[in-house]
Amino acid sequence: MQSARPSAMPSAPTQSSTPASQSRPMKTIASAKDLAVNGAPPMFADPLHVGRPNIGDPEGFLRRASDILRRGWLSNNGPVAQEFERRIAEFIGVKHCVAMCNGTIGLEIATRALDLKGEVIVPSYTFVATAHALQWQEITPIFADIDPSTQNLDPAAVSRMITPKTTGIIGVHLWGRPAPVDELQAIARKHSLRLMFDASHGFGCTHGGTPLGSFGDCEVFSFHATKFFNTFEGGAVVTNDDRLAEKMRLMRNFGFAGYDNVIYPGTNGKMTEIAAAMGLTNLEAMDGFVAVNRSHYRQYRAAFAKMPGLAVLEYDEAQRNNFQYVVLEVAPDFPVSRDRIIEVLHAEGVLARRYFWPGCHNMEPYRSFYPHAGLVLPNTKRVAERVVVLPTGSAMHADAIRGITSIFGVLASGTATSAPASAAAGTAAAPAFR
Ligand code: T4K
Repeated sequence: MQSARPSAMPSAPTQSSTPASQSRPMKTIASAKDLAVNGAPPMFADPLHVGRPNIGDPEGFLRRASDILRRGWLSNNGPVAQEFERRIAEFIGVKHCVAMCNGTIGLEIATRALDLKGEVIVPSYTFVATAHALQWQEITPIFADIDPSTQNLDPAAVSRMITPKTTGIIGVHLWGRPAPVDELQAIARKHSLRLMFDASHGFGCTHGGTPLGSFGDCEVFSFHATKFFNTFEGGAVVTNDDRLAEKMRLMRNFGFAGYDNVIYPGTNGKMTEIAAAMGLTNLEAMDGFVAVNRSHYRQYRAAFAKMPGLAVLEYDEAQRNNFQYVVLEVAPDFPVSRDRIIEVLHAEGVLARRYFWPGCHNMEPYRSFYPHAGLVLPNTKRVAERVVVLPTGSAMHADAIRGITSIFGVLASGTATSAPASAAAGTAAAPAFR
């Protein structure tokens, strides 16, 4: 299925919330004594975040916003939300887009509309919302291990976790790289399970030339502020199933099937008009966002290719990618531990993250419910201990990336800093830069 492209495609995004001068490196690092953890000033005056929002043409957004105010129609399936749904469905090449107030509500509504109950198989190596959306409805998330080479669900591990109580599988397209779609479809078919995807990271990406959003019974996007494509807060469930789409529209709006006619115990999952306006604006700027992300990704990759023990997770460039995450894997024999790297970076004002450490199974309530889950998740543990997610997006530029990779150059030399990671590596220095 080939996707239709949004009609207007201006070039690069115009916005950077951190003024470029402040996100330029303020020092060069030649040796360990130049590191902030060793007493030198930080490299960046203002912290660099992994999730700075990409924002399209501000004037275009403000025009849409003032139309909304003039119209006096702010929510409840307004004209902008309807246009947004049409444009998203057209972009993905699916029959239905049901816009939501966020991705988590999208997951909850989709799982409910699919009648999932009992046990549902999910990866533990994902943002905790994937598991919470099930637990919130008293469906048991069963964590299956990942393939360490893809960081996505391992189909063999999924098969091993199926029991008579299993009703479905939620694959996650982690980092925008497709889950093993074909294998999961075969497993779901064989065991008569429902299959859906958490495509929160996958907007604008393809698998075998087909846009993510087209697979399984339905797929769920997040359009949160930190996502490559955002609607402030927002999400959508996309599907080719007419009945499912209708059911989700009902659930999204308290179960109203017309004035005064409630036919289902629904919730409130509606997308506001202002969120949809942001979405339409960003859709027009999306090619620019991708171009910037691609350039940053390639720059990081080229720099880390020269540093043994560090590798940037690769995107298949034969497919369409959004390149929204730069995911660095730190090998166990790299001279500095992953958690110490995070401390060093935070001290420099680089707020790299350890997504999705320590895995959902190590978070509550799952840790208490299933204290032994880790026994069947060795690859989840291994990968979660190695990953560092680095800043990218339209607020970043090449000089800042050169500065960041130069920090790693010193760490790779093995002369940097052997000071122990602070006791609370789990919260590594983050509050100081918030
Ligand atoms: N499934 C998956 C696989 C997901 O990744 C997510 C969300 C979901 C489901 C649920 O979708 P939503 O219900 O959120 O639509 C962030 C996001 O809040 C979350 O949406 C996202 N995944 C997750 C991967 O990242 P945190 O806890 O890292 O957020 P926070 O506040 O630390 O922000 C991240 C970085 O972005 C910081 O460095 C600050 C910066 N930032 C953040 C915001 C909100 C900005 O620069 N501007 C902003 O407006 O979860």
